[in-house]
Amino acid sequence: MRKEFNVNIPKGYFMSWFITTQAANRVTVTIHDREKQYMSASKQSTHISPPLGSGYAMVENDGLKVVVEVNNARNLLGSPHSNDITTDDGSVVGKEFTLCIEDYIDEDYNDVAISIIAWKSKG
Ligand SMILES: [Ca+2]
Repeated sequence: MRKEFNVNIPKGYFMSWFITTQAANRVTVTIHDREKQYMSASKQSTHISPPLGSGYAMVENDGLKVVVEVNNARNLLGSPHSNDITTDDGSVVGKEFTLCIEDYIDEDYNDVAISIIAWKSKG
């Protein structure tokens, strides 16, 4: 089963990601935009360690997406959360994206967990 999610992080932002799985099925997670793939990794283990992936990149184009593929999944449930990262006076300086997925029937929503944080300014 395969599902695509739109990520509200514009080009020019500097993003980092951290992805864990705890699934009996083989999980593949890909992050890409209209032109560039930033990561794609697979894992099949019920142990959370090591993480499926972590990394960072400058977002180079529009249309950032996360693609989750789980072999033999019963479900691919879960909805992404997106928020702004703000300064103490409310100015937006970044974006965050979180997605927790259920691929079976036990509804713990810990089978795939994806966190992306991105800042307007790299440093
Ligand atoms: Ca589960």
